[in-house]
Amino acid sequence: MIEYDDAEKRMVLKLVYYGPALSGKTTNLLRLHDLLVKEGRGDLMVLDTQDDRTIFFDLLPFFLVAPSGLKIKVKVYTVPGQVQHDATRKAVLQRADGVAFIADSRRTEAKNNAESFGNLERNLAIVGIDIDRLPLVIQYNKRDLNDITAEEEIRKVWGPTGIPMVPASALQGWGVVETFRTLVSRAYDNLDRKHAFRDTHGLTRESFVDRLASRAG
Ligand SMILES: Nc1nc2c(ncn2[C@@H]2O[C@H](COP(=O)(O)OP(=O)(O)OP(=O)(O)O)[C@@H](O)[C@H]2O)c(=O)[nH]1
Ligand SMILES: [Mg+2]
Repeated sequence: MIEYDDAEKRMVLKLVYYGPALSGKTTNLLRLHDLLVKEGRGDLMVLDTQDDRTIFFDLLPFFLVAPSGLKIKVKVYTVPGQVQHDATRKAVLQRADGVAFIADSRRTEAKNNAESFGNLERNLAIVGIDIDRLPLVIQYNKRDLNDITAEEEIRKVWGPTGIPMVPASALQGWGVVETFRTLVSRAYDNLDRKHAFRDTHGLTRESFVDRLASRAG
């Protein structure tokens, strides 16, 4: 549900990092802020934390102008993963144009991942977003730790869904940019279908992804 104002030639795109408590959503945003080129990127807002746990949300905004003059703002949010903050999660999820689900790779967290994904499905239904049409990417974070679920096992579970899966260690800074690029690329396809991004606005998928998510030199 892209906010689109044709007269003003403005568009706001909302991407959300979702997942169980402590899976590394905030860390992903911190890393994106460090790793991506500064051009077109706003300041990272990490809000209202309590012992480093998100209790409201974090936000990293990006700005770009298409060759047509269309101004595009991309807002990347994290939700608070702790179970009790469900109302906030729902509010952040409203009108989302894409979701990165950040799972915790540790075997002990499998149940929390599944519960959080179930929570995402329920909340998407509540806010009126069809999960089958939503650009979605799954990140298995914390691959640097021991006792993690094998990648083969993860692919067996997620492969049949067609949702792309990216292994990562946000702590070490790998898999993070790839997750974001995958999400942005999927979101582009939706935008292009609805707003003729390429034909009307002269914006190709490659340039959209590169302008939002190129690594700093
Ligand atoms: N070992 C390891 N630790 C990580 C990784 N990513 C995040 N962490 C750690 O996990 C803890 C939680 O990270 P956050 O990014 O705050 O998690 P969150 O998903 O935002 O948590 P909530 O805001 O409570 O939902 C922190 O201590 C991070 O340093 C990783 O890839 N590997
Ligand atoms: Mg957080």
